Amino acid sequence: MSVVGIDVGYQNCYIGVARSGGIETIANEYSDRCTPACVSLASKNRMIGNAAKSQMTTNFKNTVHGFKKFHGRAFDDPLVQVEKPKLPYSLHKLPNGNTGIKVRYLDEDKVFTVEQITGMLLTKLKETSESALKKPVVDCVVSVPSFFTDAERRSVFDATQIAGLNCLRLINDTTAVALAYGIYKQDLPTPEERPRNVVFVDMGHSSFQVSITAFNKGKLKVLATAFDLYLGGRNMDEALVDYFCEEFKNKYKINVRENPRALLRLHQECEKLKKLMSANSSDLPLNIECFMNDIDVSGRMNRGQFEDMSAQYLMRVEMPLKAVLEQSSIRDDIYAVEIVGGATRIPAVKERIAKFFGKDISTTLNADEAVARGCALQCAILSPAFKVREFSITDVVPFPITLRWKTPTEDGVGECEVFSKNHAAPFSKVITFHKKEPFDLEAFYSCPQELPYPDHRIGCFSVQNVAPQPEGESSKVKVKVRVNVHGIFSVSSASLIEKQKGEGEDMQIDSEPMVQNEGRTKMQVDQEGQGQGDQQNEDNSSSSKTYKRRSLRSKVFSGFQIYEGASGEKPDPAAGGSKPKVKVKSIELPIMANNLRQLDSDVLNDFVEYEHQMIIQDKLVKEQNDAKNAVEEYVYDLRDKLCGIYEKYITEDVSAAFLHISDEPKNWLYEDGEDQPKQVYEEKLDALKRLGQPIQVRHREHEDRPRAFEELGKKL
Ligand code: ATP
Ligand code: K
Ligand code: MG
Repeated sequence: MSVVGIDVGYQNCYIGVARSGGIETIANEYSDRCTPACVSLASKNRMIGNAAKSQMTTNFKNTVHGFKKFHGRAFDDPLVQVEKPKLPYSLHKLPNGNTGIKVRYLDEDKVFTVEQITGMLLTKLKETSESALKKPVVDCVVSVPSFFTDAERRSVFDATQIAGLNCLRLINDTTAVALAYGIYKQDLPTPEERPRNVVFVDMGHSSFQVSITAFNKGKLKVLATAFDLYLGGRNMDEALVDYFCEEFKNKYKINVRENPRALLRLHQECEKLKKLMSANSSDLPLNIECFMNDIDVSGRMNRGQFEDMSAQYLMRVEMPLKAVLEQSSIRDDIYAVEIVGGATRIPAVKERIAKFFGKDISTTLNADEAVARGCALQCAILSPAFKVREFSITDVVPFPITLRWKTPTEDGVGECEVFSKNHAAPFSKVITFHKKEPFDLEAFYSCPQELPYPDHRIGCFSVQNVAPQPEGESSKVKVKVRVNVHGIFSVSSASLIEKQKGEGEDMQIDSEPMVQNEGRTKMQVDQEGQGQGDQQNEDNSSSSKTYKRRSLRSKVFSGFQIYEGASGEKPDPAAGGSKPKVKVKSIELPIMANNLRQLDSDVLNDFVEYEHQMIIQDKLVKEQNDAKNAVEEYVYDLRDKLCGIYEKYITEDVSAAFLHISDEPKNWLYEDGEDQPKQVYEEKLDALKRLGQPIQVRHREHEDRPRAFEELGKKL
């Protein structure tokens, strides 16, 4: 079984794999560890990654990049509307309101969902992993920004499904980095000692993320996270692009913004210039030949100027740093500030971070690969096939979550915040309702104003088949809510507790802490640290079983370690053996989930199928191209040699005949043979070889003859 971790960046993707020697990042067929998050659609096939990036300026309308932020977003979402005019390709409103991407593919207009586009990218990353590992890759861990909300996470998860991956965890970028930092550290404080607090800062191309994580031997606990959704390297690129657009308007009287291709080229050159300025503070040139209207353009820039023009962005570095500190209530107990992400290489960004914390920043991690390495480590921990050091990871719920339901009281609603901000995650809680009929639970984020997403709804969960007790009383319904390993919220199961005849009223569960709500709906919260895989609770079919409380402390996390149990959790009375076991019958209730922006499962299945077809199509085109290239290569090689080393081995008239024949496929290649099935090229190659091989054989024989004589002479 493979162990793979994938960092899906806004601009750059990296793959980490676990091998017997440890974790390493792998290179693609271009010997590049970085695969651009870019997909290019064409009339016969798709190009993904590096091949797509090279199409960016030529086939710009059909080359999709910068799509990561569209996950789980409506077309009308303000973020999407802000991005839309900046894109060289078109967006399209899908029937369900989601963001679609409109391109020409196979000579047809096609609208892909962002899940499909990321699915394509993941297909490529999967193939790269497979060719490096030389075995099929299915299990993986994929990174997401820590600020991704429920809909965004579900959307990325769907993309992994489309690519045929089994995503064991969507892990937050900064948590992956923390794992890559901590797992090999030999000198972490023991669990009893004061933890070592480390700040992780990741500035990528599109966004800025910060976390504070506490480390003890064998575990990490994220204390808080903060972010700037719109702060990253691309802001700096845009500042440079703005500057040069203005300059070129004055200097050359050209409007770069009118020409998408020129604008893309300017973006690429500005990014290169930005990177150069990180290492060099002197004046640097920017030259682009044949830029627009046959004009060559040039300009200059130095670091000082660059910092001035990006001042508005540099200013924003401090805010998330401040926010994360405030939340974590750690003042100066910071052991280290570790920075990753390409844009933290900008000296001014580094300075701001160092200045804020009043200490030197550490760059002990590989800025580009730390996320992917952390993902691979998490995959190794979760994979039963791989042995790794025990390490427990506790992440946080970034935005508080509230449940709401109808009650028969005056105001008609009951409400309870089930997960507070920075609550440990993954985590499950059991909530008990007293109901006589089916009911709906609406989940939403409690604080819309702090949410980096315009809709605070998560979803509606309908608990079905609820009926009163035979005497007409309310039934006790236990509902399990959780934030799972991907950071996705769900009402994962519900069961109706039927008292068995002869059993008394006093169930143990009644003695548990109770969150009393206004109105008649009694609700109690029973907390559970979550550990088990996802599957166990997903079966909502009606069945009955003997209900027994399980002790949390015996739960095995990731097949390696015992979960410590959540704070506030009570010891299991049944395990104590002092009380008699109470037998109740628990009937599983079906739950209908209706999540915000969720793809229908049959739509998702269609996407899986369609991705499969596109993979086959790409493979066919590749084989066809390879076969065609083989013919081309053979023809050119032979023709060259016919006038050279093979000259002596054919008579002039045969040579003429051959040149004539070999001319034919050459022209044929660019005319009738331009686009033929693989077999046609293979047959052509065979025909050519039948002509060419006798000549080659004669040549070889002649070359070998003197040596054969020599050998013979030696023997004699
Ligand atoms: P995100 O994390 O936002 O999804 P990403 O993971 O794709 O994006 P990274 O690969 O971490 O982003 O960083 C890419 C950014 O870093 C780009 O803006 C790139 O120009 C910038 N960058 C890379 N190297 C340097 C450098 N030496 N100096 C300045 N900027 C750099
Ligand atoms: K990245
Ligand atoms: Mg990143």
